[in-house]
Amino acid sequence: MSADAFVHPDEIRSMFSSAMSDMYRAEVPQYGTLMELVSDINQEKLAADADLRDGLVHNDELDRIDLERHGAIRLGKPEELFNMRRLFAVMGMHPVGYYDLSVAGVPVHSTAFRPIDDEALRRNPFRVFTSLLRLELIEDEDLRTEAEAILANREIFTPNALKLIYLAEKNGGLDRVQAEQFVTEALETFRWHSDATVSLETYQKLHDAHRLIADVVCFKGPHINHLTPRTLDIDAVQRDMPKRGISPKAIVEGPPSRNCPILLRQTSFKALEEQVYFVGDHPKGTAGTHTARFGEIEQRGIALTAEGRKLYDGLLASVRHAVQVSAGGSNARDYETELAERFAAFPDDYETLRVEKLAFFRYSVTKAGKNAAGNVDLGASVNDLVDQGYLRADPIVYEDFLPVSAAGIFQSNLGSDEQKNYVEQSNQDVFEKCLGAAVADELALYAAHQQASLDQAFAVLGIQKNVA
Ligand code: OOG
Ligand code: NI
Repeated sequence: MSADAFVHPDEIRSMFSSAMSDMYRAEVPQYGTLMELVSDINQEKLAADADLRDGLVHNDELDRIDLERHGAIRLGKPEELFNMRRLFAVMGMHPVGYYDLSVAGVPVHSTAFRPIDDEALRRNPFRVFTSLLRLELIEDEDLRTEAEAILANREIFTPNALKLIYLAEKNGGLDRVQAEQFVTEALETFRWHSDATVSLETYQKLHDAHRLIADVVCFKGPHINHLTPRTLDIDAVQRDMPKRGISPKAIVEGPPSRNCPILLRQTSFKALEEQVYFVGDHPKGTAGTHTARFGEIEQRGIALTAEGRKLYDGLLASVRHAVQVSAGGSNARDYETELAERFAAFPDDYETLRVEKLAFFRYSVTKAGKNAAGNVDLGASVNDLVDQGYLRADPIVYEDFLPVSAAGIFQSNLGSDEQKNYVEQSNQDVFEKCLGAAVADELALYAAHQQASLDQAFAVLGIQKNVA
């Protein structure tokens, strides 16, 4: 079959992300309400802020805003992670980054499946934060063996999904009919199932070890636990959520509100206590409840270099050290004040972020630059070229996640400040073995984007250079 007959992976991703959004809206009605709120606020923000709109247009980001969302799933065994990588590869999503959440008291480690190249991100940046349960962190040996046995018995992919993944790998793609079947079959893995696979007693034992363990082990598959739209103004959404009957967690995770947004700001709300049936004497099972699914929103800003990230991590750690926020949010105000004050040390204009190499930028040649092409001083530095008005620099958006924020989101939705002190070390090697591949290094990806934009700009200007 010729490559032309294949549906592009970017298109399969769009089909899948839209099918997932429809399914989640039907399962969790509050998600629909949230989507409307986010869309209203994004429209208002774009109408009020012409610079923001121009920047998004220039970066080809405006069209992707409404499509943009991430989801999260939690897997139970290595083979599930291995096949999940293969499933996402069919839609052009690849593992980026390694996140160790055990340091934050959550017994998982994770990666983000997402598109990598510029063009694919522009078309649809759908991402899925994917965690693998670390059963070795269950202390009770009998319980660990029981959990392993339960997981050994489940198959989270439909036979047809596995067959289509195999075909895509073998043939190099899927045709239209196969792609549509693939989306339908793949969606099954992410669906909510109200029938638990275990008795109430087993559920409770696992739940006592850690709520998250029960969430992963006791069900037929890794139900999608949230789907997060991107807002252009998270403070406005946080403020307006209660007006639409949604109550957010106390604080927004990540950096404070700034003129130049950096990295990622996120907030979430508890969505559902769901009715479930445990395996029992009654034909329908024993009725009970389980809380797993929630809502979240996020605002994305510029990607930081290693140096910028170090500054961010240090400032955030100092804030968290100074103020501990309880799940009830009793001292949320102190936290916000502290956050704003300490982050005053983080430069808040793009020019400084760029010149001090704290963040990544995409360079392009201006009109003046095009006019000057061929006559540009060959010794000029990138900064000179920007100063002369020949190059412009636009922020590269952060496409990844933040472990401290993720831990805060996990915890607020576990319904308590539940934290365990796991002694186990972070273990990227083991994770990558389960995955069957190495995860990409996100910093290297941003650096490569920046460099590629410079190479292209230099070619247009008619100079050869190799400095960032
Ligand atoms: C994932 C939590 C992490 C984020 O946006 O940081 C996450 C989970 O609860 O499974 O989605
Ligand atoms: Ni999330």
